[in-house]
Amino acid sequence: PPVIFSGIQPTGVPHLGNYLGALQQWVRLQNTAHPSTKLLYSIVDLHAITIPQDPERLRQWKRETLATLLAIGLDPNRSILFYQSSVSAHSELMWILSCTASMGYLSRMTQWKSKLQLKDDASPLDEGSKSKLKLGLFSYPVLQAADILVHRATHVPVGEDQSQHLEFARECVTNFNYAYGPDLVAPQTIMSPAKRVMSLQDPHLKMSKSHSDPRSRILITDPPDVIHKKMMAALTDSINSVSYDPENRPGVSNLLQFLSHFNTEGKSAQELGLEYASFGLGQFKKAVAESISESLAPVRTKYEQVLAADGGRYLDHVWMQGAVKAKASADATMEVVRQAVGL
Ligand code: AQP
Repeated sequence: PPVIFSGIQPTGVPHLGNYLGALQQWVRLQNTAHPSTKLLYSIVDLHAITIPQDPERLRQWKRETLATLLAIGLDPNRSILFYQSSVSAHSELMWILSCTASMGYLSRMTQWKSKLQLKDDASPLDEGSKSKLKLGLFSYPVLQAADILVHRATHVPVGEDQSQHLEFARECVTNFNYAYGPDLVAPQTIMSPAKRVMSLQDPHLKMSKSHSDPRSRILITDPPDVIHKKMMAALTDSINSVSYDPENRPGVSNLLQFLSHFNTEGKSAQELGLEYASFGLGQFKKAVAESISESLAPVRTKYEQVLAADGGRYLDHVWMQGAVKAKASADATMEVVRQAVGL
C-alpha cells in the first residue's frame, strides 16, 4: 500500500505559499486516500537548525506549526503528525546515506546558496562561501532523503522548490541499493496545483517564511485587517485594470492565482482575469483580501482552539502519540537497513 510522507520546517507560522503549495494537498490526500494508505506529516525541527535559531522561539514555532496542521484539518487519528527530532532513526539513516551520497551532486544543489545569498554559480570551495557554509546546511538534503526513505514513502507531496531535493532522494536510493541491495524505495513527487506562490512584495521571488519583510507573505493565521493591509501594499504595476498575464503582469497574476485557489467553483486564474477585467487595482485587491480572509476564518478559529486546548497539553498529546507511530514505522526500515549494511 502507498505511503505518503511530507514535512514542514518550524521556522514561523506557515504562509499562503506553504498552505497552497503543500499543506492543502496534505489534507486533500488525507481525505481521499484509500484507508490502507499510510500518511506521515513531520514538523522537521532538525532542518530548522541549519540556520541559527533561538531555542525558546524554536519551541514556540514547533507548537504553532503543529497547531496549524490541526487547524487546516489534519486528523491525528488518521495522519501521523510528529516532530522529526522525536524519531532518532531519521538522523541515523542520514549518516548511513551520507556514506554513499555524492559530494559533487550536493555541491550542485542550489538551496544552500540562496540561504547564504550567494550566486547560483558559487562553489562551496570559494573562500567566502567556505567560511559561511556550515556542514549541516550543505548536507541537509541527505537528512531530507532520510526523512522520506526511513518510512519507505512512495509519494511525497511538495511545492516546486522541493523537486530538486526529491531528485536527490531518488539518487540516494540508487546509491544505497547499488552498494547494499534493493532495500530502499524510490519515492515519486506529487506536485501541488499551486506549484510556486510568489511574494507579495516581489512577484519574482517565492513567498517565504524567512524573508525579512513580513508584508511579503500572508500567514494563515493573519486576521482580516492584516490581510487587507498586506494586500493593499502588494506590488503590482501601473495599469489600473485586471488581466491574467504572468509574463508581463506577474504581481496581478499572482493575486489572480490566490483568488483561483480559493474559488469554490474551481475557476482558473484566466477565467477570473476576464471576470475582474473592469476592476481597478484597489478594488481588485480588496476583493482578493476578502476572499482570502473568508477562506481562512475557520482555520484561525480552530488554530486558537487547539493551541489553548487542555491548557496547552493537547498539542503534547498529539505529537507524542505521533512519535510512537512514526518510530514504529521507521524502526521497521532500520532493521532491514542495519542488516543490509552489516551493523
Ligand atoms: N512560495 C511557495 N510556493 C509553493 N510552495 C511552497 N512551499 C514553501 N514555499 C512555497 C512548500 O511548503 C512546504 C514546506 O516548506 P518548508 O517550510 O519546509 O520549506 P521552505 O521551502 O524552506 O519554506 P519557506 O517558507 O520558504 O521557508 P524558509 O524561508 O525558511 O526557506 C514545501 O513542500 C514547500 O515546497
